[in-house]
Amino acid sequence: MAARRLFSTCSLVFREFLVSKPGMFAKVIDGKAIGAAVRREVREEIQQLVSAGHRAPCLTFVRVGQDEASKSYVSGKSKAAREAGIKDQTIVKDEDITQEELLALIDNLNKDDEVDGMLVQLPLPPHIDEKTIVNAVHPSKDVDGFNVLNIGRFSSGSPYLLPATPAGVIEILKRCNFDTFGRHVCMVGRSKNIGFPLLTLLHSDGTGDATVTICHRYTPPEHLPICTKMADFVIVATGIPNLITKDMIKPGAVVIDIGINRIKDKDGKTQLVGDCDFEGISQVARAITPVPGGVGPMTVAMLLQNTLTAWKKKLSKQ
Ligand code: BQF
Repeated sequence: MAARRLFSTCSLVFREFLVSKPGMFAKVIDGKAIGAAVRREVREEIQQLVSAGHRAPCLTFVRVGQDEASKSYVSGKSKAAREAGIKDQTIVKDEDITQEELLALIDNLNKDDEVDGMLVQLPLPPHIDEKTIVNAVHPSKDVDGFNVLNIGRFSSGSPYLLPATPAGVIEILKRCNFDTFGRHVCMVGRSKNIGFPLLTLLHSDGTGDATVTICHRYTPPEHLPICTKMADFVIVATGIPNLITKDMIKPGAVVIDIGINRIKDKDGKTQLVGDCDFEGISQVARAITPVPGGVGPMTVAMLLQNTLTAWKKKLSKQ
């Protein structure tokens, strides 16, 4: 329903997010601009409620160990939170923290009335079971949307706190006016935190209403292009650079690239690329998300929106 309801809004709203580039057939989807719009709306809503006398929302990050990517993700997300008017706190624990100690920390944060949302940055060290940890986060504070109760909610048609990356992709489609109703979507990748929630939302009654084909590591390589070529929307989250090429895309299809791969270019410099051959696909697709600047900024924006949702729910109960 949500996707169709947006058709009534002004057409100028979405054009600014689709950028033409010289020599390219496809429009580039400006995820950074869409994310900025979401973040601005979150900030304005928080400002209004704070002006009305409510205390500011508070988001707590828990980070374990010294993983460089995790450090930079958490610092980026906490900066975005502050800019939106969310109070943030980052708790850093040593690599050798036990699962019991981490569970005790989460339990304290669950009981802390000042904490509206929390997330434990993934991945965790191998001696800690990620499922046990994410399920220990109280569902009402689970702004990552990874708790099994929140997964059950959207899986059974009552979405509450959605995982941020899937929610970000749905938001891109909405704000660019790309309606998946009755269309064919090929989801390449079936991970617990991205592929699965996204394919679920995309076929759900009232959300995506699409026919969804799921391809994954056991899809025979010769079948993958057959599935992708049928699709009006190809959404890729595999972690394999250049998996999807121009010959696999139906002319005029929309391509959403969720991959974030660090590769060394020919000068030995580290470069960020997605799972799609961006240049090639740009010659045939109607629109494509870049990496960086596509889905990534939406993940951050939707985390802030989840924090707003969790905070408002708490305010309404007081
Ligand atoms: C961009 C993430 C894998 C594992 C854990 C902007 C982000 C990334 C890219 C970002 C991600 C990926 C995050 C861009 C958060 C997305 O401009 O393309 C922002 O900060 N992300 C995370 O917190 O944990 C991860 C990917």
